[in-house]
Amino acid sequence: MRRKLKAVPTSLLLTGAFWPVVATAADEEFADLDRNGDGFLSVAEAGMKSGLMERFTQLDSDADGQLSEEEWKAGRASAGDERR
Ligand SMILES: [Ca+2]
Repeated sequence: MRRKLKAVPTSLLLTGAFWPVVATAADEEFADLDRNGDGFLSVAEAGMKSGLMERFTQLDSDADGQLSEEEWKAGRASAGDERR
């Protein structure tokens, strides 16, 4: 018996329509950047994402030298770089 592994069109994969967890992409990216898992992005951690360092002090609204997940998400929303 043969399985139909090609049931998902490539076009769906490319547009992201296939992935059911698109809404949590921001959370996953934050977790990926937060290498030591302390729930905050340090300057070093932020430096791993291009464009983030330039806005670091702007996003760090409480000026504690690190980005909380809330600050990170607020920055993403204001930058309008949510992929749709
Ligand atoms: Ca961290």
